[in-house]
Amino acid sequence: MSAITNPDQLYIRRCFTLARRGIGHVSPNPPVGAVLVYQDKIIGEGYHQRFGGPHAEVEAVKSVASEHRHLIPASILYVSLEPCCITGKTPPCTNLILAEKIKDVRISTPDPNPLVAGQGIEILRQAGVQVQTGILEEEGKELIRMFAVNILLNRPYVILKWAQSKYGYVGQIGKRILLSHPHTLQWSHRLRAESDAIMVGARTVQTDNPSLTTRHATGDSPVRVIYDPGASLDETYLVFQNMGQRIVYFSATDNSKITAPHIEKLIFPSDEVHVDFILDKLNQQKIGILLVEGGTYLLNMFITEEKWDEAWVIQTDHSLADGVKAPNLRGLKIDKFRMETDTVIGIRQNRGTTNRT
Ligand code: AOF
Ligand code: ZN
Repeated sequence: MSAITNPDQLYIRRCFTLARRGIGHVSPNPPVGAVLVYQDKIIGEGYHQRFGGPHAEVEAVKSVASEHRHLIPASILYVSLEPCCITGKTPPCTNLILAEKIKDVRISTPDPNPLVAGQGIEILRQAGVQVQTGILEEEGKELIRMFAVNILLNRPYVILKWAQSKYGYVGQIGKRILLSHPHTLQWSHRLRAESDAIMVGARTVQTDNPSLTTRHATGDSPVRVIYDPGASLDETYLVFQNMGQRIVYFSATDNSKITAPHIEKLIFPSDEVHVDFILDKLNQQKIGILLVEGGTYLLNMFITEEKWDEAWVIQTDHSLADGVKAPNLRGLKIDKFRMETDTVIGIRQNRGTTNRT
């Protein structure tokens, strides 16, 4: 992390910290944090806590103690995202800012939502509010990268994840092989908890019989999505167990073995690319973040269609030297860390951003 060089950055960083508390609960909305600062003292702070709930600015204003409320018009409002100017599930934050007579608003990044996109800033400026934007903008954009994909590409943000052996194999057909270290399992369950849905293919269901829960991390278990083009699975597998979360099942023909009412069955139209159909349907269901866990066939489908945004490869020291080859992925290396005997590598889709390694 770079050194803090001025108070604006300090307060915007506080906004980021607050915003992160919403991750796992706000998607497909962006995580957003806000602080109200009066003469270098924070008098209020808040964040967008859940999808459909009040925005960060509302929470920040609400948090101000009654004896400090009269200070609000003389305070600076810091927000990690441009305040909205639209009536969505909640009223426009620009109205709140004007009603509270706040005259100084400092922002990290504009809202990529085309319905806002600079217009929130413009409305405030027109009303005489001083607005500064671009404070730690790269970090601000990074925080809302999933939302940006959702709103601009009309599809979930796709995260691929797999573990591979020392020699680049993910497993053997029909045989369950555990490659990663148990501590890495905890890390990957956190990744699940921060996703809205998690997807696997039929062969993975048959081989591993995963339950796709987040039992090794706190947080909500995601929606389970199963890709079974050949309509080969039956309901006895753990992924189909009714544990309160939605289950979405994709196949090319109707599967008469799947009849439970808690499983939503969707059939591919013959002329549609499977990945596009899947992403379209999940987008309609407000799935903002989709974690694709395998197998290789499914992962490669997303890679071939270039419909992925981020990937996490768990490079283990397992000596498996034959079987199913791991996908081959090109992108920007954004992270690399060691967990016991595993090395976890983070990769981003190369969309012309700067941090090439
Ligand atoms: C903000 N502060 O904390 C968030 C914003 O349906 P709604 O009312 O929740 O509005 C969703 C839109 O508001 C979302 O698409 C994005 O443009 C913006 N999110 N804006 O001022 C916040 N979460
Ligand atoms: Zn808002």
